[in-house]
Amino acid sequence: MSRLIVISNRVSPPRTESGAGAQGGLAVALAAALKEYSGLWFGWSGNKIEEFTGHIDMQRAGGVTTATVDLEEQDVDEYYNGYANRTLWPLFHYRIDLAEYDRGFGSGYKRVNERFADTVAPLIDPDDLVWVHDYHLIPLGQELRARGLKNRIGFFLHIPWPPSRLLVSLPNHQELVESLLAYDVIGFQTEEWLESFRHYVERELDGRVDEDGTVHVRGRTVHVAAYPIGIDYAEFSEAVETPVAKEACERLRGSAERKRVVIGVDRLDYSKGLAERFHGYQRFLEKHPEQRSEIFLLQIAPPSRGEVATYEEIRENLDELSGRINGEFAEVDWVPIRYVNQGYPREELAGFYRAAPIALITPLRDGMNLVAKEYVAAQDPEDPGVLILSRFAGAALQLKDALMVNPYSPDEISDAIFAALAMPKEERIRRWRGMIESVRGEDVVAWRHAFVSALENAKPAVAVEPA
Ligand code: ADQ
Repeated sequence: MSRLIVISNRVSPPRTESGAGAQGGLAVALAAALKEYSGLWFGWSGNKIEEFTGHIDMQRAGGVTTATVDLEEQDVDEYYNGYANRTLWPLFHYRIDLAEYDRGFGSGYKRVNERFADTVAPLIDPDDLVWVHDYHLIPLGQELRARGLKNRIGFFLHIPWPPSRLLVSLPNHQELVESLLAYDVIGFQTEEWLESFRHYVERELDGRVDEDGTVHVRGRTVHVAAYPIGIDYAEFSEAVETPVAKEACERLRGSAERKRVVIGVDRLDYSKGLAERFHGYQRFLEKHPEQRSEIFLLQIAPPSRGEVATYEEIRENLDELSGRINGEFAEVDWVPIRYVNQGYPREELAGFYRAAPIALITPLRDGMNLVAKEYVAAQDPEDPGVLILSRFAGAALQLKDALMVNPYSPDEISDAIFAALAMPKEERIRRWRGMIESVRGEDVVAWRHAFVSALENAKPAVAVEPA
């Protein structure tokens, strides 16, 4: 049987054999795939060094073999903080106002992809399956082909694919997209992102995409499809039953003193719509003063990408906004927003979800959004909470029974909170049943199987000559 080689920017194998650590479902699911295929997980160690050496640190952790390399400071600045997080991330989340185009970022991105290819290529055997992840590594497939690899190589994009009209604002966009044609399978989270990709292929590359997802561009064929990622349902539904989760649930309920908790959990990122969410919540407080002291918003948002200035700004902005709303509405015995900037172990998080009768998950744009699915999985089937979800999250295409909102509209958010508070139990149960079916059935294991079998079934690639 072929081995599976997973390549992603960062490598995070589960810390224990059972896989039940503080990490997310993605790490657990990839680790399970690597065990099944006795494979290897390659990526950046997270460390910075003076000069790139290509030294590979091989480790065995949680039953998985990992191979990591250190990167130079300049690599990290230009490739990771630069092109990945200051150019592609904002652009692919439709924030062209925040996207920075800097030649140095572009060359750093290319250099690190070449360095990854140089380092990992010798570790790959001819019949291995190779699975590359996310926007940090779009050109990696092409770099591997340039080094003679004829393996089946797949790529999965975890974030949205932007509309062509936005994408063309990226200098050298065509070069970037054409590099994707070196893969055999390209996976997107949803049909919507796939649709935008198809549009680009037809309009900008003069290619064709068949009904069955075969892309034809200048003699090259690639299979494209939507593979919506899910959570590790089995792991998460166990997590919510653990003593740690139960204690976390009781702790939050106890501190809530019969007030109902509205929960939000997000990385601190502008794509998650936190300021807009606070404004929507503020609108609710203004419109429904009689219900003010019946609820509070618990927003858990650990900082991320601290080296990028925009993230510093959004953090300051949210500190100020939450402070202002609390200052304006708080009473001696009630604070409207509990704003917490830290991460929690998964079991505790599961307990918090269970304690909250309402979740407010309102990204402005999100490839999928696993928090929404985790919230659904953590609910008591006899008395489930209500999910308020942004229509712009990839997850909205599956969780159709959520209360759907436009996250830019404070009135819609306010109305949804009002409706959630008043929703009868029968309706909550009916909506939850609709959602749990998808969360359980379309879980991360199903996602991985679908992608890996598409890759196994792909016709072996013809090596493409580098341009
Ligand atoms: P993210 O943008 O990171 O992922 P998301 O899908 O919501 O967004 O996943 C976040 C994960 O981090 C969840 O598992 C959540 O539990 C965890 N998390 C968030 N805040 C936490 C906290 N305070 N403490 C502990 N854990 C916390 C990217 C894309 C998404 C896509 C995923 C997977 O942006 O659209 O769904 O990859 O493909």
